[in-house]
Amino acid sequence: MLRNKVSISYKSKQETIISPATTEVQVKLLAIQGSRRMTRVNITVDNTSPLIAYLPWGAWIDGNSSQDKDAPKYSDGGTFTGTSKIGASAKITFRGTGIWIFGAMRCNHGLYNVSVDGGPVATGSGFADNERFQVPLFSAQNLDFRTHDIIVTNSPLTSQEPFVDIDFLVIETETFTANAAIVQDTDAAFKYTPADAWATSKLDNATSFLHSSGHITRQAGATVSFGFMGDKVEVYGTTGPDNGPYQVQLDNGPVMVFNATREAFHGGVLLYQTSGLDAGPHVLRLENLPSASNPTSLLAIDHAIINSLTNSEGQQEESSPCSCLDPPPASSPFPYPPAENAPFEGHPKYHYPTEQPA
Ligand SMILES: [Ca+2]
Repeated sequence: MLRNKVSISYKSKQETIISPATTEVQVKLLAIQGSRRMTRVNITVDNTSPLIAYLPWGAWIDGNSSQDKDAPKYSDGGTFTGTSKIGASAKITFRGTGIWIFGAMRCNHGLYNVSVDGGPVATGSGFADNERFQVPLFSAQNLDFRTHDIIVTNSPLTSQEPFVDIDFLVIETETFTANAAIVQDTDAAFKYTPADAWATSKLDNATSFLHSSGHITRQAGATVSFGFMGDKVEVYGTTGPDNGPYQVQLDNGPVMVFNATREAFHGGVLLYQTSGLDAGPHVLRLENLPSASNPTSLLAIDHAIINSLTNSEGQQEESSPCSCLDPPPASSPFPYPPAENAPFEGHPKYHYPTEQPA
């Protein structure tokens, strides 16, 4: 149980590095040898991302303003995923050194358990008489830089406070460079196989894609291979009722399976992220994996963001044509200082919100 009573104030959200005004770029970089300095950067991930697996299916609902008048108070136009089922869980998979899980504290919200990488369980409370939105429900910093699994389990004590919800995540990860660049789905770096299994025109929800450009397949086993040079990559697409499972493999690494099925459609969703790679070249492969119950579920590719390497003078090598984004925001001071969180007893790396002051 929570024992500390500390008042917390947080900035609500980190700026995203995606800019709709950013033009399509094609980045070709050479591998660069030599030592580099890691920089910590934050990635904001909405509740709609398949990086969060909500289990069991049907226990979690997509919040919306027709069900909840306070829905607009959640991030990204009022998106959140909530449950009132005891034992329902959300498994978050990410590669990085820290994470903040944001949700709401409301009068019908109760206790939830959180475990990191199968470790000890911490218990937090989402209850608040004075409702607050976009607040951190849990955070963990100074983790080893690797892939982590965090499981949030709804554990209410009473039927009057059955809910927990997730609004968005902030992932802290590391990169050698701040040169983030968008690569559109139409770039030659994306190879779609078989080509005739992928559609690019008359897409449903076309305007939800960056510059209304996307690739969609409904064929089982259809793949897209994205070749890139760089130490950090993110791939964006869609989630929704027509989307389904897909698998991801970087180079010859382990295969990871995600599920993009959601109650409602969402665009600009993070489908995969990793960082801390060597200079490359790398190939990231995504494959559509429809289930037997929905054999024509789709996989949609919107764009990728890569962090490309620079030489010792800070100049990109062999980049033509290239139009890079502004560097990510300065990583220090971090926007969510751990000193303002209450440490979980015996686990100084993990933090969670406290009950409101009496
Ligand atoms: Ca949200």
